Amino acid sequence: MPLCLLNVRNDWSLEEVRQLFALPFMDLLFSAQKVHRRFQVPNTVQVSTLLSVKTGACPEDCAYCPQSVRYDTGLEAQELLEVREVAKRALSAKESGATRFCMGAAYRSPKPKDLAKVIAMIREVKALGLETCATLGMLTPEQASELKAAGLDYYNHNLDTSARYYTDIISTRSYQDRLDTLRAVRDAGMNVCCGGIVGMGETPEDRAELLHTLATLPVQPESVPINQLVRVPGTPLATAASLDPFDFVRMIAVARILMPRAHVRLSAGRGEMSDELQALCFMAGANSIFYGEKLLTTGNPDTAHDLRLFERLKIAAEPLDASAPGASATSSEVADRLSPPKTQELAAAPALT
Ligand code: SAM
Ligand code: DTB
Ligand code: SF4
Repeated sequence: MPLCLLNVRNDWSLEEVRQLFALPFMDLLFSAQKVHRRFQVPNTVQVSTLLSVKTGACPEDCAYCPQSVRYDTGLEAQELLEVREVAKRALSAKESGATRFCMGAAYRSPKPKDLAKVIAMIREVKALGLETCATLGMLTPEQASELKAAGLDYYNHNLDTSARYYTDIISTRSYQDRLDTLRAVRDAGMNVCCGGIVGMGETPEDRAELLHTLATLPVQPESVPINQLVRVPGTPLATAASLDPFDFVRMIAVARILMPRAHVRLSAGRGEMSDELQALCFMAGANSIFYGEKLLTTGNPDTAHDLRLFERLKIAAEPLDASAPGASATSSEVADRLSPPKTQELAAAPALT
C-alpha cells in the first residue's frame, strides 16, 4: 500500500489499518521508521513523569485497574495530595530530566472542590517550567475550559480498546462518554493525549479498530500512549494471557504510520520488557516514555537503567520547546543531562530510506 508521507490523513479506512497490521513484521517496521524520520526528530524521546495525586477508591469498574474500589488489590487509598507535596515531586522530576509532569487521579470525574485543588497544582507545576498533563476522568466542557485557563497543556483520557470490546472491560461508563470528554478537551484548546491498552484479551481486529478510531478523530491526538496491560493480582484481568511482544511492537508501528505527527508513548508495561524489545518499540516509532520508578501505582524501570538504555542507544531526551510559555533554560539543561547527544546533531542523521 502506498504511504502518503507528506500529509497527515484522518480519512484512513478500517481496511487500510487492517492491511498495515497484516504486513510482514520487517516491512511494517521499515514503513513506520520511514514515516518516523519524515515527521519526527530521530533518536529523540520525550520524557514524562507520572504522579498519582489521588489514589484508589475509584467507583468505576475498569477490569484492568488496581484502583477500582470493586477489586481487592491490596492497594492503599490516598486522598488528594497537598499542592506543596505535588510541587515538590514535580521539581524533583524536573531535576531528574523530565519535561512533562502528568498528574493522575482515580476519579470517575472530578468534583468542584477537587478540581480547584488540582488547578492549584497545575499552576505550581507550570511555574516550574514543566509541561503539564492531567488525567482526572470525565470532564464537562466547563471543567475543560477551567483546566485550560489554569495552564494545563495536555489532558490524558484513553479510549483503551475498540468500542466493541470496551463493554467487556468497563460497564460504568460508555465509549461515547469517553469521546464526549475528548471533544470537550479539544474544544477547550488543550492537547489531547489518548491511547489504549494492549494485552487485555482483545483481538487483532479490536486493536485495528482502536487505532482507526484515534486516527480518524477530527483532529488526531498529539500524544498516543500505548500501554501493555500490567496484570495486577485482584483485578479481573490478573490472569490475562501474555501478549506476543511482536504484537505490541506492531501496535506502536501502526500508530506511528497512522498518526505521524503524534508522540507515540511506550507507556505502561516497560518494567516487563527487555531493553531489546524497548529498542524495537523505538524503531517502530515510539518517541515518548514515562520516566521515574513508579507509574501510578505499579512499577516502572528505575531511572539509572533508563539513563543507561538511552546512552546505549544514543537516544537524547527531547528538550522543552524553547518558545513554549514558561519554558526555561534550566529545564533544557536538565533534559540535556539526561542524555549527552544534542538533538540538532541527531536531526541531521542520514535518513534510513
Ligand atoms: N481515572 C481516570 C481515567 O480512567 O481516565 C484517570 C486515571 S486511569 C488509571 C488512566 C489510564 O491508565 C487508564 O485509562 C488506562 O489506560 C491506564 N491503566 C490503568 N491501569 C492499567 C494497567 N493495569 N495496565 C495498563 N494500563 C493501565
Ligand atoms: C496512560 O496511558 N498510562 C498511564 C497514564 N496514561 C496515566 C497510566 C498507567 C497506569 C498503569 C497502572 C498503574 O500504575 O496503576
Ligand atoms: Fe477509576 Fe480510572 Fe482506574 Fe477506571 S482506570 S477504575 S476510572 S482510576
